[in-house]
Parts: sequence; C-alpha cells; structure tokens
Amino acid sequence: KAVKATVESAAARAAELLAEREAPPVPGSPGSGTPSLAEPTKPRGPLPPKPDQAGPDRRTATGAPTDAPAEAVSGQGPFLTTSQGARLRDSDHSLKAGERGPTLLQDHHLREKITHFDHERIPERVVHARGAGAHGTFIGYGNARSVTKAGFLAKGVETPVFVRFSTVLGSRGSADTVRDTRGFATKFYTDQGTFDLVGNNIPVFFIQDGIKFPDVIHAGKPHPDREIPQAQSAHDTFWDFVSLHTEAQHHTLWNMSDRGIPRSYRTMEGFGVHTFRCVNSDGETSLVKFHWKPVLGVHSLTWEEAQLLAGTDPDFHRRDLYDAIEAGAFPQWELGVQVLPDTPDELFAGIDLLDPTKLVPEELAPVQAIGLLTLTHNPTNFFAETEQVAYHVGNLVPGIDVTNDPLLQARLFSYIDTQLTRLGGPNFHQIPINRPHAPVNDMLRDGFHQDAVHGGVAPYKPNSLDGGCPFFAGGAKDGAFVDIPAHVADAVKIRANPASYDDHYSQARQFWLSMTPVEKEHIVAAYTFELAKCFEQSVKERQLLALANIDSDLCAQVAAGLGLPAPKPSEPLVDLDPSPALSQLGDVWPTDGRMIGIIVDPDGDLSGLDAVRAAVSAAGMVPLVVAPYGGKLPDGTTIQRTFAATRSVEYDAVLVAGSPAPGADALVVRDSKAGEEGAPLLDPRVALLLQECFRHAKAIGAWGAGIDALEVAGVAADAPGVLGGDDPEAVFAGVHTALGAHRVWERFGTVLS
Ligand code: HDD
Repeated sequence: KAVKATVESAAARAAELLAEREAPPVPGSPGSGTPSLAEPTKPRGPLPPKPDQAGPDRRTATGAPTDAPAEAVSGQGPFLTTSQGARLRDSDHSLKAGERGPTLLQDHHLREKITHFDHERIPERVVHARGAGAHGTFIGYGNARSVTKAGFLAKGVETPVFVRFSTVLGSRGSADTVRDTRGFATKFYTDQGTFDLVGNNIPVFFIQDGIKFPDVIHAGKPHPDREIPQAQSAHDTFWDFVSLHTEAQHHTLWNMSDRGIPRSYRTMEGFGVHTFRCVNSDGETSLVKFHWKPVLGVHSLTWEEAQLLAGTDPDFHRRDLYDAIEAGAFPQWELGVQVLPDTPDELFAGIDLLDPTKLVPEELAPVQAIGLLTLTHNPTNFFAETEQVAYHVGNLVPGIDVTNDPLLQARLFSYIDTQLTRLGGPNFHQIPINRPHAPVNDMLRDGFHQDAVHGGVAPYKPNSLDGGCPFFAGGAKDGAFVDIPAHVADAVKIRANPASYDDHYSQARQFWLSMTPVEKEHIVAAYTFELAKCFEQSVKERQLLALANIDSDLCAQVAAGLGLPAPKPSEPLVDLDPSPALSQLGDVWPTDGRMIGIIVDPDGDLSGLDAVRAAVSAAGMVPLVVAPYGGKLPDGTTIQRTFAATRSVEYDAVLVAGSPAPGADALVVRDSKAGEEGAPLLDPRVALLLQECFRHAKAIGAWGAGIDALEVAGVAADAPGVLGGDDPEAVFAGVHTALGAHRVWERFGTVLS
C-alpha cells in the first residue's frame, strides 16, 4: 500500500513538473526553437521550491516576514541587483577614468562581484568529497513498533529525506566509477528532530577504533609527495597500511569484489555498519543493524567499464541518479533491520556486535523491511544542498541510540568538528538543507553566519526574564530524547580492545567462500591489478600473506598473476558457514531506468524501430537511438547519440536495428582493397561498441541484417545473451529477460553457483 501511495504521489508530481515545462518558452530561451544571439529579456517563472526547502529564510532583519515576492528573495526576480538589492544597469564594464583609462577603486560593484567570486569555494570534505544528492520521502511500514518507538517508523508516516551518495577517497572533481567504498548518508527530517543514518555500501569497516581513521585515510589518499594517484587504492601506501593493519582485510576484500564498482547508486545496498541500541515504548531494548535494500537489486560495473567510464564520463553515477529521477524512474530502497537481543556481552552467535569489522550473516538474523525510501527530486542547487549538507551520527531521535562501538564513539566527535572548518562556523544547522523540520528552541547564540534573529533576553536556564521559556520536556511522555540507560562496566581506564577483536580473517574467508565462481574471478583480478600497481615488493608479499590467511586458492591465483610465490598461511583458517546473501548473483530484478542503445543505419531498413522504442519505454527503460550523425532519422525519429560521442559503457544492453541498405556506408563500409566481392566492414566505432558489450556480458539483440553487423564485429550470434531474429519486438523481449539478471556471465562458460 505504501509503495502504491508513493508511486501515485510520484506520478502526480511528475505530471505537475510536465505541466510546468509546457508553459510557452520565451523566444531565444533554451528549447524555444527560435535561436537568437540576443539575451532573452522577459523573465520565466521561477522553479518550484523543493518540498523540504521553501526557499531562503524570508524574514527581514527585524524578524518580520518580507513583502517581497518569493522569486525576488530566491534570486529569480526580474532585475539584477547588488547583494544589497540595488538594481544594476551594467555588470559588464568596470568603472574607469575614461574608455581607455585605469579602473577606479570606487567601483563598489566590481569589488563586491570579484570579492565574492574569490571566496566561492569552501574546503571540500576531508573524506567523501565527491558525491551526489537527492530529495525524497520515507514511509514507515509500522512494523518496527516492538523494536523502537521512533515516530517516523510508524505506519504510513511520511518523512522528507535528503540522501547523499559519495566515494571516499577522491577529491570533489574525481571520477565516480573508481574502485572504492561508497557513502550512503540519509537525513530524515522527522517531527521529533533530524535523524541521520550515515552509512556505506559495505557493511564492515577498515578499522575497529576511530582513533585509526586518520591512518587509514592518509594511507588511501594520494602519496603526499606527488599527490598521485587520485581516487585510487591501487598504490603502495594503501596496501602497506592494510597489509600491516590486518583488521582492514575484511573491508578490503569487499572493496576488491564487485561491490567496489557499483553500476549505479540506485543499485547499491546501504548499511549503518555499527550496531545501534533501540528502545520501544515499553522501555525494552534491542541491538539493531540497519540495512538499505535497493528495489532494483545490487549490480555492478565490470572493471573495464569502470575504467573506461572514468575517462568517457567521470560523472556517470551522478548523471545516472539525476537522469533516473528526471525520467520518473524514482530510485527506491527498503529500510531493513536485523534485530538482535540486547545481552550483557553484546554478542550474537559468537559475533561481537561492537566490532565494526564484523557483520551478522542474514541467514542467522534476517533483514526485516520496516519502511520505503523513494528519491523523487534532484537538488535545485548543488552547492546549497549537496555540498552544504552536514550529516552527523549523533543526530538521533527518541527510540534510537548509540552503542559503545569505539568506531562510532569517535565518529560522534568528528562530524560536528569537521563542519566547523568546512562550513565556516557553528551555525551550519541554519543552512536551509540542514534545518530541522521540527521546531527548534535552542539556546545556542551568535557565532559566524548567524542567520536567525533570536528574540528574548534570557538564552540561559533557569531564567525568569523570559518566563522560564523554553521548558524542558517532561521525559518520554513529551517526546523528549532520553538516553537509553545502558550498563557501563565497573571498568579500568585502558587503551585496548577485547580479545574477540583479534579475529581478522574468519569473516573475510566466509565472504570469499560465499562468492560464486564469477565473483571470485573478479576478486582475483582486482587484487592482481591493485598489487601490480604497487612498487614495493615487500608490500605485495605481505598482502599475499594476508590473502593466504583468507584462502589459499585466492592467494595462489593472485600470486600467480604477480609472478610471486604463494606463501603459507600464518594462522589456522576458520571455516564459517557460507552466507549466500553476500553474493550479488542468482536473482532476477526489475530493470527500470536501464539504458538501451539502439544502433541504426539511417539509410537502412527502419521498420520495427518505433515499435521497439515504444516497448523499451513501456518496460520503464530508456531507448537511446545511436546513429552516425545527430539530428533526425529520415522517418523523423530523434537521434540521441552519435557514433563519435558514445561508448558501449553508456548502455545496459544494445540492439542493432534493421539492415544496412545495399551500398550504404553508414554502419557497413566496403573494403575498397577487397574489390567488389570484398567482405563488409563495420564502422570501427560500432564494431568496438558491440565487442565491448559482448565482453562485458551485456545482452545484445539484432534483427534483419543487424545480425550481419554482429557477425562482422566478431560477436557470436549463438552465444548466450545474444538474441537474433526477424521480429524486433521478440528480440527486445529476449534482451529484456536477459537484463533482469544484469549480466550474461554464462556466455563465457562461467559456472554461476
Ligand atoms: Fe565518516 C563523512 C560514512 C567512519 C569522519 N562518513 C562521511 C560520509 C559518510 C561517512 C557517508 C559523507 C557524509 C556526506 O555525504 O556528507 N564514516 C562513514 C562510515 C564509517 C565512517 C559508514 C564507519 C562505519 N568517519 C568515520 C570515522 C571518522 C569519520 C571513524 C572519524 C573518526 N566522516 C568523517 C568526517 C566526515 C565524514 C571527517 C567528512 C565530511 C563530513 O564528515 O561531514 O567527519
């Protein structure tokens, strides 16, 4: 029901957006169809504000609401002004002493414009600098009541959210598709205050104690001398650290698996990583691990695709998220919980729940869905929203509390501290994207960038001068956040971990043993690639020893790739039961929002093209017509991609439409040297595209003489996932079915289970 309601409200919103777009365009403005060299002079209406951000604070300096129209306040009014609101008649020429004279210091507008520009950049995040965000809604299913009293999880409650996805290591302008962990941070603007779930797409972390965070990040970031490589773990300092600090091995194994190169943010799982302590309204507590399960399934790129994309479209994930939302293919995740008993030892099935390098296999504690997240709106302004959003693991609501996980404890300090520098002072919670939706009556005052005009004279407690206001909530009955009383042992002050934290390999081995053969192949290839990029022999040898402690097969294969001997394990191997839930393969998933390239020869037979495009759209996917030149096909169909400006990595599957007409030189060219009988040659860009799609195990379809194009490209028409036939719609139906499994690994004789 909740899904239906979301989809209906999403559809209504899409219709609204469409209606807005249909307003007649201003001549000369983009899309008006009347090109003009002159700047348009008639303003267009402003875009509607995002649901959780009704534009900038509209109060005047005295706190009174302003009479100015919304568009004037939000910078979309008709006249260009100074920052003080004075209308400008020129912003193209500085004020000079004569046409050829020097610029005058008195040109306040020049100085205001340049000064502001000079300070436009703020420091990027020290980690997770590269990211993309979106607005959406979370709807609770209401079944979490026995676990937590958190109001936003109650049945049918709709909570606005802002989600930011990110890579960890790269700087703000780095490529999206690098091999790395991905951040998955969600801000729930609940009625009881803001709740931030600041997670990753990998359920375990590199380190067990937050005090090691600067170490692992310094090791992963570029080398301090030459500042290379950017956004990569394939270098000496990273492998130096993780091979010495072996608690990182479990996380690095996930990084080397296909999880390190997601196909899309939409096809990533998310994890809260730590164990949280939840309390219900009867005061009963449980230990809880949070999961995000993507409705589209978990899918990855191939490593070759990821590398090609880093060059051809470094914004691939950002673009994919934006385009999917624009197209109405709203990304969705179910929030799930693993609920574990709150026992004094904080262990479950022998797993230490305070150790963030360990997970709880789903086979031992199922993930129970408790709500649905749908992303429905792109940011209006990247800087204002995605760049300035500030998450904090300490932003909690009644019903959810932290545990003593030493990684989480350090995070509780770090997040507010980092914003002081990044966002320039202590008032970043007043930036629109960070403003809670619950009423705020704090006694925090002044400071850089104070945006509020606080009334009253007594920002202290107790007070009588402001009538004692604001009052304390009388405990849980008034919805107060009450720290869950948790037992703290009668302990000795100590810098040490519990003995259970010494097990660095058993779950890494379990992950490896849970992989299908094709996933194992990818892991071996990833380690071989990364270690081959290391220079120091000792680093490679030490990492091979760590691999030997995970699995001797894994170690032997990587060692063979590096041309080094495989060492013997230095610790006994522990065999835990494999957890099939850790594998990404084996299921069939919805294909909404996937990209289908349709290669056409404009001079060829275009029959069937319309029907296939309609079928692709009807299946919720995006048909992209690819041709040798831009513009329109002879039958009026719009061409979206040209051979010169596309690459196979844009598409989840490709179709080769119709036949090249005899003598046409678009898709097929004749080899002049071969004479009249010469074999047909395909445009090399099309040949490459088809070969790459084949190599990347993508579904390929062709009809009519399109099948000949496959043959010329060397793509075996009878290989699994290569579908040929006379009926274009039947060909597409076959491709669609194959795409449900994401890739056709059987093509290479790979065993899937
Ligand atoms: Fe962190 C950002 C996730 C451990 C210190 N972290 C940051 C972001 C995510 C995570 C998703 C980006 C938020 C955004 O999009 O703005 N971090 C994690 C996870 C961790 C983790 C899942 C382990 C389970 N982090 C961690 C530790 C520390 C930090 C142990 C420090 C002791 N993280 C930070 C930070 C950042 C940050 C330096 C940089 C920018 C920011 O906070 O806002 O404070």
